[in-house]
Amino acid sequence: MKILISGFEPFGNDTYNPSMEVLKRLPDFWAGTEIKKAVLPVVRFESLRIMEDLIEAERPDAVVSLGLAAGRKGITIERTAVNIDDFRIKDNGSNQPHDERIIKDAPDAWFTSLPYRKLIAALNEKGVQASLSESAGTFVCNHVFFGVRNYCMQNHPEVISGFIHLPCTDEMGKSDLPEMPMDMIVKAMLTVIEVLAGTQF
Ligand code: PCA
Repeated sequence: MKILISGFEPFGNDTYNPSMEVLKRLPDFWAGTEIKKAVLPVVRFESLRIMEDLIEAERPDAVVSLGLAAGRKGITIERTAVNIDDFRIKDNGSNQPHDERIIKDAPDAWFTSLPYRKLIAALNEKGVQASLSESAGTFVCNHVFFGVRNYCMQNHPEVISGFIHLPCTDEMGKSDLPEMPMDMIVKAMLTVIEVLAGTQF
């Protein structure tokens, strides 16, 4: 089995993004699974194009995209991706669309195909705070979540994909916001891989 995991570069006023940092700490093989990692620019369409190219090049069985959701407590697994770009701030390519469909003729929304109940249970069992989130927002994380799910459904329906938001880590110096140690985020991602590796598709 092969899993493609993506993270994002820092964006906004931040110089650190735990979703990029955790990739550096993950092995290339875990639980009998090959792990491919991709760091994405926080730029609409460009990020998505990189993912589509990687899906074609690597033909993974599962795609898990990670991003930072500063302010959230614990790890959140996203249920729904919406076909809207409505950016609160500029992305790293200076784009700030409002109320624009990401893909013109695509459905309004897609659900994750990750086994989120299993993932949350396994994470909680390991002492990692994790819960289901009902909105990935309308910025670049949702853009990649939606675009990848839509691409897989149209081209490789057997590939499961979804999005996981990470909280701040203490390296970010945002002690007013909930934080999780990077070691715990690494442990969480290894657990996610174990669950996916043990899931029959
Ligand atoms: N978080 C942003 C985009 C990149 C990231 O790590 C988001 O939640 O949309």
